[in-house]
Amino acid sequence: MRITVLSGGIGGATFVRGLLDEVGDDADVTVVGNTADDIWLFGLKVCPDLDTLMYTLGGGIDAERRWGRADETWSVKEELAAYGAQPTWFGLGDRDVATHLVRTQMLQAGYSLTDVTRALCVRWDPGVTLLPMTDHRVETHVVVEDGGRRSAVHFQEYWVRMRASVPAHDVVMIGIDDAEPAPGVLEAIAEADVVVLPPSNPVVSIGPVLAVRGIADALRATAAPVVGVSPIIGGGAVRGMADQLLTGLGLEVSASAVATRYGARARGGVLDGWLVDTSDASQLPVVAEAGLEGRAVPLYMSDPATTRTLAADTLALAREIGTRS
Ligand code: FO1
Repeated sequence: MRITVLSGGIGGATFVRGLLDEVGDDADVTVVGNTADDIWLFGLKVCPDLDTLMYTLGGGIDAERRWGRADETWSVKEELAAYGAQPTWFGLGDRDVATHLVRTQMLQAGYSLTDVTRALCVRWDPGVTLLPMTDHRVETHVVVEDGGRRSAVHFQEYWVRMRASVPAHDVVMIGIDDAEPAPGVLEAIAEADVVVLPPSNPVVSIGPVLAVRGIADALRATAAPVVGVSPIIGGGAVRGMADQLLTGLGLEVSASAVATRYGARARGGVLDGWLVDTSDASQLPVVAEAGLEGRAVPLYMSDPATTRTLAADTLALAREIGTRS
């Protein structure tokens, strides 16, 4: 069985970990990772979502932070701060810096981000084919208002320095118009038996992937059922900070609103099915009205067992949809 997952960072990586536990060797999993969070810092190319996926699935992730490396030290960060080098709000760990050095060296030697990601995964062996959504540079910037003045800040500054503490008035993906899908991405969607949109942020994680030319169309055209998992439980984002991104853009912070935003394939959207948490079962009629096959199951990925069950529930819904069409 071939499964293709379009993923952001932490939520998507956690879901894929459970998916691999569930399918074992019975499936080939391809993960198309968001690269619009990427940032150039101190001359290094940092790819947070690709690295979170690679470290989480490869066993190197820091379990408490859920980004960056376990057993990390911060000498480079401290030395940079001692020089007064800006920014100081983004934590580059010493072990993590090696990843960015290898990536930057390969990019400057002319390799593509796809080549770089493949090379880094030789060491980490994540158990999936990890593809960037595009090899082109795309960066999400968030338009915020500060004292009546609007300005655009890099997503990482909004997320890490500002802790998403102010509403986002707009989200702009710099470079998205020139971005082509990375090699293998469209094929991974077209040839999949199941496509999954895991509980990643619909605006800044899955949104950029769907905005790459050809990817949303590939979802609409694939013979595979496309099933999404709500990143919202109750009235809030599971990891807290995404709410400001959604409300700032006029999006209701609810499981059904996110489903409606993705839309049903039968109506020009990208989804067939949508999983909401049991606590949001009352929203299933709205999900059905949007033309989607909805199910209410436990969504909170509190440990490997519940995450594996969520993955199983996702595949079960895909199978039900697949046999129907
Ligand atoms: N998140 C933070 O909240 N603080 C940080 O200092 C930070 C550094 C960092 C470095 C490398 C990396 O791959 C991720 C990092 N993150 C940090 C997480 C990152 O901002 C988010 O994981 C994604 O960009 C959002 O999905």
